[in-house]
Amino acid sequence: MTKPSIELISFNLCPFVQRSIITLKKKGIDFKITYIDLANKPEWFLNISPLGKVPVVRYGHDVLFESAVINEFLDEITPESLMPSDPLEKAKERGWIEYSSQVITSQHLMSVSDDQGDYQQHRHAFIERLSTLENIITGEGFFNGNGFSLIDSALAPIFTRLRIIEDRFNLRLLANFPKLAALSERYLNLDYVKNSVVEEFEDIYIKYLIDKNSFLAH
Ligand SMILES: N[C@@H](CCC(=O)N[C@@H](CS)C(=O)NCC(=O)O)C(=O)O
Repeated sequence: MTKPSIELISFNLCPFVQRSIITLKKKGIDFKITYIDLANKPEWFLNISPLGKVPVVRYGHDVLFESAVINEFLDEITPESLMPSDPLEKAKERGWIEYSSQVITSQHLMSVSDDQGDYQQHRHAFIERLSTLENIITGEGFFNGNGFSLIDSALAPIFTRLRIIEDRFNLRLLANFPKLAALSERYLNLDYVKNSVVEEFEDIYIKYLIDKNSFLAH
């Protein structure tokens, strides 16, 4: 029986889409990518996406949504699982994947805030969340202290954006977090993380922040 085809419906700046691309590339899965404009969602997309959000995966005739669910599915249909097999460890990992979604949200709110007060408030929330991560990681290997797993797919997009923000706006948001700084370095050196965004990502991201009149970018 031929395997169903995989199509990832995408938006070029979305960190949640990036999570799925990391997993697809890490696991060597063939897929097609279709970009849509979220400011002008096509009718066919609204018909298949219950929440109107990307990522969505078309798996043959089936449709999957929610990045954490998509990633677990992709992991389960391919060998060499990126999730712990022990139910307790797996539950813990799912908790941190959910947590990382909140970190992504804090980072987004900080980056697009268009006044100083909002920026300071969201920056504080973002730093607090990073601090929680700093306190639970070991400083060895990836998030779990050893090999790359789905929590790493979920977290790495934060560091792709953080590196750009730090470099372009001369910030040192990881200055007090040596273990996270080392983890970021490890992520950003991986081919499947480097290649999980479009080639011109940095310019598109900066333009997006400027167009949003972001305090950070001005
Ligand atoms: N919980 C979702 C979040 C996905 C999400 O927020 N996607 C954003 C783009 S990064 C989106 O599609 N937003 C469109 C909208 O809200 O209208 C997931 O993990 O997949």
